[in-house]
Amino acid sequence: MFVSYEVTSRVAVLTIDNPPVNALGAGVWEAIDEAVARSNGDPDVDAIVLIGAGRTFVAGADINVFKQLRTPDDAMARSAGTHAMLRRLEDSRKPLIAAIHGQAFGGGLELAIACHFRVATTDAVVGQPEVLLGIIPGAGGTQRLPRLCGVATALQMCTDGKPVPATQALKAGIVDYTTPGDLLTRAIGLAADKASLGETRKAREIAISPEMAQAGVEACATMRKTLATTSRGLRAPLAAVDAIEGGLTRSFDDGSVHERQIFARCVVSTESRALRHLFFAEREAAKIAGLPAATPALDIRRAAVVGAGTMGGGIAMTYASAGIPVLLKDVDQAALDRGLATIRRNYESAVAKGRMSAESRDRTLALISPTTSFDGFAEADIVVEAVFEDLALKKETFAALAAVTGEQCILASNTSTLDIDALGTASGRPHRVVGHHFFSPANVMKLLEVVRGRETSPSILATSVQLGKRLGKIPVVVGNCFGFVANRMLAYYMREAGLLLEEGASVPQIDAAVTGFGLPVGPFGMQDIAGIDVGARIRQHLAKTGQTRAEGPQSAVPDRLFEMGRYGQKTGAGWYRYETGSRERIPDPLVEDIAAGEARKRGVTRRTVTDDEIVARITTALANEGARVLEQGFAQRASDIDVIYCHGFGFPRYRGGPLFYAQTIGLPVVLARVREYRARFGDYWQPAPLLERLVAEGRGFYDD
Ligand code: T1G
Repeated sequence: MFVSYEVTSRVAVLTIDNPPVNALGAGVWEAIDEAVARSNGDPDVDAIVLIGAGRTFVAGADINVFKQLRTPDDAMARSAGTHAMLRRLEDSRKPLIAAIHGQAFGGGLELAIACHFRVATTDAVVGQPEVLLGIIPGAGGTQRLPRLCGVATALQMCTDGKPVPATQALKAGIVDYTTPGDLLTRAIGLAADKASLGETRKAREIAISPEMAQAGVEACATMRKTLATTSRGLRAPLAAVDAIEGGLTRSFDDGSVHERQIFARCVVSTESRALRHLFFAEREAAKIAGLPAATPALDIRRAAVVGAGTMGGGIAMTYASAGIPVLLKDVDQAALDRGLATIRRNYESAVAKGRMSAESRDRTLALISPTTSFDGFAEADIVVEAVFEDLALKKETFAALAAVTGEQCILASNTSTLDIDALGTASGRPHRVVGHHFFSPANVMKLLEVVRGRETSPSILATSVQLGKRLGKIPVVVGNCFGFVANRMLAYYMREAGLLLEEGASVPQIDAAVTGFGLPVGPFGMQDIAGIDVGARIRQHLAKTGQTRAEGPQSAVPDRLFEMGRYGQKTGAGWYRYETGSRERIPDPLVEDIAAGEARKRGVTRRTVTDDEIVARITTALANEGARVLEQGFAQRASDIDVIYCHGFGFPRYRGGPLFYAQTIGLPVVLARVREYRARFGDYWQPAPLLERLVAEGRGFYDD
């Protein structure tokens, strides 16, 4: 039963109960409708309270339902019922109070604003996060919300999708009352008061004056300008503006139809399918296949980080920002001072940007204890090693850590490529060793690759995932192969970028094609940030054993740049040149000359390369290698790879990730491209057996 019915002091209490978040799925809307109708017909009832069971009011419509909507007509048919039901609620003869705790998101807020009055706990939040799913509010939110809180606030909420604290929503007129105490008691009291006054209120009847409409239209124009630079290729925010604007010059009913039409177009779009895919993929990523949900996770109260360089410093910040005291060790005081100076600078800039208060900066900084010794490591629950990317040095470090830490301490490595099992062996306690691969800058990037070693124990894995969330990261468990998932696939991306450069494309052209596709930075701009030396040293390490990071020819241009000391931003030149103190990328013809030279050495005839070919080669390389990673079991599921690329490299969310994108253009197309490239460039373009099998069976990456 989705809605329970109980009468207290002549107030009907309707409790929505659809765990875990009371999503408005099939039968839930209808159950609410029936319960309100029953209340209005109940002679023992003077007023009605709608409340959510469990941890929240209502987190929105059930997102799973949207999968069934294949055409805009399907969506129009479905939303007609919802709008009619909300109108019936609003027409309730008896005062109808929404009692909000936890979240009132999406359809949950639209349900609440169709009620006559709203009371919320002071720690509740409301919001219209639909744009984060590539849709717009589709249950009257773009029509009722502006009437309650004004156009500007409604525009902000419906275009950024961010939660709004109840205290702020109170000021904005979205909720009418807040309570720090017992919500239900407060709501019943309010309902009885309204009944005694015979007071109801319909948001849809709040008039929009010509002045308000005029100001609203101007606010929409301003928002469109803002979105032109901030929406990063997302279409839904602009669609939300259209729906709100449409309601300013139409009647409520016509504005609602207009909203439904826009919603219907959005919900069947690839953008929305991609963003909904990622919504569930991010939640699925936290589940470890084969590990019982009840696997005990250890309590992490104290941490330590070895290596105060760029990554080590960022990791220490991440722990401190999560409130966990952390030791930060480096070999000598000078290195430590450099690391601490960077940390302080980062916190200063956060304070300057208003992202944290000076008090919180000081409190957080106080949690970081710099040291050049292992004193205090015996009390640490986890140590994260972030020293230079050199296997011998890391093995040495793990052996040393095993001697200075407690038996229960977790030994994690921030290596981005090296063998976790080798570090496990070096420590003598492989069951407590795991990879925690952060992405640069570690205090900003959300992705955490949790690398499972052959003997990493279940509770260390469970702890790593739980800790990852606590650190504000998206933890994804991956297998132990060279480069794990993120960097292993990246090697193919970079291979193609280098070869395309030698074939005739230019550095700025390739980067522009990739950013045009939706990534925040192209391959060469990214390498200039991360450092050309990092990749060069990994190649040198591999070359010792005759290996390369990806099959096939590799452009030698990055090695030439490395030999010239052009490491990127940090040396003022790399793939681009940089003026002192500036991060602006200045194309450098010298690099093009080097590429032409290397092409000649490899006997490559240079030609005109189109942007489409650049995007096709790079995305095909990612998808093909992703399929190989999946079939070899280094990723638990295809959607994990999408989560890794969207959070690790900024792969555009509205494309769903490299495998989702491949599926969008069609796996047969991707396979045909691999085969075409094999014929044109060489056998190193081997189709992944999984890709061939899925195409042969007409299946996709996400089919069970
Ligand atoms: N539909 C279906 N499942 C949902 C869901 C939803 N709206 N929200 C959460 N879940 C599942 C989730 O997949 C997970 O499942 C479990 O609930 C717990 O979620 C008509 C069209 C509310 C802040 O976008 O933001 O309304 O993994 O792990 O961290 O205009 O969930 O356990 O199997 O995220 O505590 C708009 C989406 C919908 C809000 C709680 N609403 N949800 O976070 O738990 S569109 C949203 C959230 C709409 C109307 C439109 C968060 C949360 P499982 P969780 P959490």
